[in-house]
Amino acid sequence: MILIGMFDSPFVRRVAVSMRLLGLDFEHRNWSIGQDFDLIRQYNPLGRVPTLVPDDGQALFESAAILDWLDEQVGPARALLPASAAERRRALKLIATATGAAEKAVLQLYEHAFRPAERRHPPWTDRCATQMHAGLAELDAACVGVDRFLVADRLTQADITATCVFSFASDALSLDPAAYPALRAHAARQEALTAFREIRAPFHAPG
Ligand SMILES: N[C@@H](CCC(=O)N[C@@H](CS)C(=O)NCC(=O)O)C(=O)O
Repeated sequence: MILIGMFDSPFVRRVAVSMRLLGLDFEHRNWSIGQDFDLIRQYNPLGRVPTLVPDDGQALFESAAILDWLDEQVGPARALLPASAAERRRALKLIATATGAAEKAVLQLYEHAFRPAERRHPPWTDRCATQMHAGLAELDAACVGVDRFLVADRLTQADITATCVFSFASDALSLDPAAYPALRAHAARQEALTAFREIRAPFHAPG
């Protein structure tokens, strides 16, 4: 299998960390959405990452769709998204909060990467920042009192995605180090795990 995209993307990283945790090997194509746009488009018409190319060549994109397929490959007992109704619903809500915050972080970065300074519109980036911070605050509240995992008594996709998103936002947008203490502590526990330590890259501004 081939995984396309750089590990400084929270969407790519959550897929790569999940694959590592599930013991699924992949070849990594460290392609940039800016410089390698045409290469990526050979596998994904949208030119976006992550893109996963399984051995049958049928490329998958959208990290949620990729993660769903990976869970299906390993079966319900090892799947990273809980199967049971209450746990699944809570995990999905936390994941949506985290990926929503990541999207709003990415939009702020793209305003600088892809738009000339004279065409930028601060009210738009301010709105994105407000939305990103609201998502991070919600995750922080969910982490208060959590001494190991967010959902169930094992590592789930909620922990993986919250960690990848928080670390990305911290690196790329220089968050206040005192902000979101419970989320920060929760992410630090995951970042100490081998899969997270091995799959991490410093942020590079796209373009
Ligand atoms: N909803 C998508 C978001 C992925 C995403 O935003 N990827 C960014 C890199 S972090 C990308 O491909 N950007 C290039 C573009 O959107 O043109 C997912 O979950 O896979």
